[in-house]
Amino acid sequence: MSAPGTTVADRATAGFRQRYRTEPAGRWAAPGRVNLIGEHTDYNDGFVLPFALPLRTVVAAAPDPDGRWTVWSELDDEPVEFGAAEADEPGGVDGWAAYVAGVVWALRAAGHDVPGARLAVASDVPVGSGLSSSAAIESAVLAALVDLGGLDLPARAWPRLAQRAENDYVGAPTGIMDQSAVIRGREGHALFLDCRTEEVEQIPFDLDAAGLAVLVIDSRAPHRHADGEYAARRRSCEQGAAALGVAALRDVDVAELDAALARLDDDETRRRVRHVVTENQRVLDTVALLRAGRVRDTGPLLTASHASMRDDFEITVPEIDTAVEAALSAGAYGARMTGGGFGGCVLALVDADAADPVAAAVTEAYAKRGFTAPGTLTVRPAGGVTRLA
Ligand code: GAF
Repeated sequence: MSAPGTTVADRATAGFRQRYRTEPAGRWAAPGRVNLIGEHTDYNDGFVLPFALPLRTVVAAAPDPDGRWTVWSELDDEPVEFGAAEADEPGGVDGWAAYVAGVVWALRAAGHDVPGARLAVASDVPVGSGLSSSAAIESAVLAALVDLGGLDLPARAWPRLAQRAENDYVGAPTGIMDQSAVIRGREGHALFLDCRTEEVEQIPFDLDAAGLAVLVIDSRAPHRHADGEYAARRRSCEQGAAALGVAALRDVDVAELDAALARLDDDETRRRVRHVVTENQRVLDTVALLRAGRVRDTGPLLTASHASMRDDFEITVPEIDTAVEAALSAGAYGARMTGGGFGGCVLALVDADAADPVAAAVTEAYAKRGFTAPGTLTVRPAGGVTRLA
């Protein structure tokens, strides 16, 4: 569809011109993300350590004189148009455009005078791979509307607002991690986020200096019941916290974990709680190692996180476990699933010159098991949402 060498920003601009027969007022870009460690901890008021990816979603936009919203995406030839009535009613717009309408809804619900707009969306963030294509489109649209309308909304408030779009308009009960990574990510750094206070520390994560690479493996596993299972995990965590008499599982001290688990009367809740409490500690331990410049040594923590997701939280699938095992057998320092689970991507920490052989080993293990070939790419931490020149 696009000419070779065309960038995602070019595609958004070309789509805008073709659709609206005029020039966009600006272009806003937001990245996807991977999470280095800290899975299903965000909605437990815990800790996460994601970073923004060099893959981006770009929105070209201009004000709409009629005060309506029209959005076109390169993934869907038909533009979607809506007005205030549909935007003000969660469910009034569905499909991918709900992420756009959700942002309009969240801004209006917060009392902002949101300008009507024409938007064209192009993206290099693969949809459905667990790399936060939804947070990317929400955040790029949010940046565009804030700029076009001159809205008074400090950047610190953006992640919560984008999360509300997803929780309350789209109806996905996700936490604050993805929007935070996509909005607050910084090149060369992982984002250490306390999901209770929303305080962040930018942790230097210079893979090149360490001679390392992060290999991202797209499992190509179909998302099996991902939405229902995510909500079920969230409920289990809330039940566990209630049974332990704490506001959130963040409040369970890892040193007191055995005693806490002994107070729970069903094994499934016990395992869910154990994952969250130990995972929070693994984030803290990973941050401590990174602060000390010991990037390689984080490998075993990544692998332990995977085992916990597989055995205690039960959110992995055979393709994902195969990718992790094959990467480790081929010499990765650590490997784990990243994101919500039931498919999506695995990340592996490898020597820079081992990225290709590890990718080949995973591909071979997949072929042996008859799985659809995985996608692989190496990534570095990139910057968060921005207006393009
Ligand atoms: C998804 C959610 F959107 C995040 O909020 C987070 O809970 C993650 O799954 C699991 O860590 O990406």
